[in-house]
Amino acid sequence: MLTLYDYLPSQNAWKVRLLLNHLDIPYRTEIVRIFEGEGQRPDFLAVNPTGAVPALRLPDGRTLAESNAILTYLAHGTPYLPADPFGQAKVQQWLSFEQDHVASIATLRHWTLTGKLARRAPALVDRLRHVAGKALAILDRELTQRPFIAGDAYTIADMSLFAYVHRADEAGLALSDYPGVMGWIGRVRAQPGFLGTVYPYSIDPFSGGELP
Ligand SMILES: N[C@@H](CCC(=O)N[C@@H](CS)C(=O)NCC(=O)O)C(=O)O
Repeated sequence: MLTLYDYLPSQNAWKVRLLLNHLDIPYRTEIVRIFEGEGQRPDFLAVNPTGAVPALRLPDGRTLAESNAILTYLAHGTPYLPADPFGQAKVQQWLSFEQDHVASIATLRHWTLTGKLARRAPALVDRLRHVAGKALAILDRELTQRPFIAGDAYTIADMSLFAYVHRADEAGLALSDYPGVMGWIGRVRAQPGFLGTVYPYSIDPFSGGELP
């Protein structure tokens, strides 16, 4: 059976939970208490050298980290990843966009919800807000032209982007300013096997501390 190394408030881990739910694949969960330093333990660093979740252990013992790499692996041969090379590369284009641009929303949301924002340099916060706003504007423009980000079909690129984009209000960004994104959020939520559960940071009393 697959093992998912998880931290419940992590939306990067939620992406993987979402795909596993769509595919109805059974798995066991191993919680990594990242704010208590468990990600830096040698046994976990052997699973993911960066110490971050999510990570996946296959039944044969091999391990894989990075949410988008895990999505790509699990989606092979399913309707969530095109079979043709161009379609796959188009999905990869948006997975890269997610890591390069949408991570700003993840960081702002984390800082906002855990009370760290006021401790951060205003110039850094402004820079992240600029990057996040630009990312939402790009997605808005694209998603008014087609139903899903990589084309007509719902793919892992949508799952990956959705994880933090649909929580952008919690990062201080008004989603109502982006009607194209709002319409897409509705289409993603309507997918069979959609997973609505999102865990708040407040379930972890240590989440107000800094990561080691
Ligand atoms: N690029 C990575 C980012 C993973 C990430 O930042 N995970 C956070 C939780 S959302 C984490 O585990 N942070 C702990 C750390 O970096 O030590 C991915 O997409 O999987």
